Amino acid sequence: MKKEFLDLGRQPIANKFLREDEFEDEFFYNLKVVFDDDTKLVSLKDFVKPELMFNDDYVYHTSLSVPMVEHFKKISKKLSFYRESVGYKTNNVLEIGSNDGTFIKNFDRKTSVCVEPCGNFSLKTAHMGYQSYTSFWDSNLSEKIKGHHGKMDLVYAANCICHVQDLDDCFSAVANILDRQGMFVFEDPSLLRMLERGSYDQIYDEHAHIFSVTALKEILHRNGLTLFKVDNLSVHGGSNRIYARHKNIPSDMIIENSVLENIDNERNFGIDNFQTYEFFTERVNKSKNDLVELLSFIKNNGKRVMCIGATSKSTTVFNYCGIDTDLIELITDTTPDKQGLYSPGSHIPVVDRESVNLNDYDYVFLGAWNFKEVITDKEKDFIENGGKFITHVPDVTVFS
Ligand code: JHZ
Repeated sequence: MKKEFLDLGRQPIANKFLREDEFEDEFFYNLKVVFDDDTKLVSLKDFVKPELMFNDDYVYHTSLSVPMVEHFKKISKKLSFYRESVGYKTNNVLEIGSNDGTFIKNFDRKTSVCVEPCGNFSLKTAHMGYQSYTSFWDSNLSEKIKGHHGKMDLVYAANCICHVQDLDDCFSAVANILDRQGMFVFEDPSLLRMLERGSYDQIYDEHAHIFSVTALKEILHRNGLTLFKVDNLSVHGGSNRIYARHKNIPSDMIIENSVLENIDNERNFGIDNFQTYEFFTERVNKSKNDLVELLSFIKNNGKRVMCIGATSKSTTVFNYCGIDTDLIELITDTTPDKQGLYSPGSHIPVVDRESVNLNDYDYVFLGAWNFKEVITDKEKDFIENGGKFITHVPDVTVFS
């Protein structure tokens, strides 16, 4: 049975940055979150139509994030090395949700296939020389790709599987195309980290589910796959990389200790207990009150606040807390496709960092709190000139 535990209110499409003439017709939905007592899966109560989120206007470019480019380079090497160490080659590679090709570019063009519903990105990987399918991942596509390219040694997906609404279809489609000795590896934000850090802004339209290892183990299993290894990652505010393979076949890939360790940690935290989610909701309410109180206090004292990072996460925060240009004057973001537009729902202008003198502001809110070190390092001058940062993770705090 699914039980609702959190209502984050009326929300827009998290990555749909707007022109002024689009304000009036902006799409909104109610963002509510449920816990499934049977599977222990945390999901949105109502899913948003995928085409509204993932289309040719999608603005999140993985390649524009230097730490993420490094991250994908490292994992590409690590995966090939890992497969070699257990005696297998990595010839055919399929990436689901290949974005602008940041991961796949580390693999051979001739034997790698990209799946990406956002046409702007699949065009890009096609230009890079990869077989690219502009489509959502499902069983039909799996069958089609298997027919054209054969079975895959490695199926990889980063920050994508948690976007898929029908997980049974998604996983059985992977099982269908995965070679007998193949490996399915995917990484997404971790539910445990979200609960520990109070980072409720991991919840937005695209994240149909926030995964625990506990829930994934069961859902993979009922679709013919065995989870055999987990890496805990610091990226995106705390993620898990999940490794799975076909179940019921003899394999040299043993089930590593990391699987049980993660499940134990989750159980000890109370991830399978509804009360944990009720406590989380209290924490989220407090975070909202603290942030609005702080920003209002700053404003009433005649001080100015701007934000760095026009993230999907900040869409949740601004709309849940009712923050608009009254409390945060503008946002800077390094993504050219977001610049010159307005943030979803809250309609705060997004501009290029170069066009802003940070010293005109007293406080910077960290919309991209997951890049706290990178940003505070870049903005040392601001701190030296008396500027202060605000973050809401793990608690609402001012620091310099
Ligand atoms: P970042 C995206 O979420 C969307 P977002 C997606 N749905 C998903 O699942 C997660 O990623 C994983 C900017 N920036 O990575 C660049 C600066 O301006 O936290 C980005 O627009 N200055 C696929 O949007 C944004 O911040 C900087 O110095 O929450 C960061 O977005 C740095 C470092 C970043 O993901």
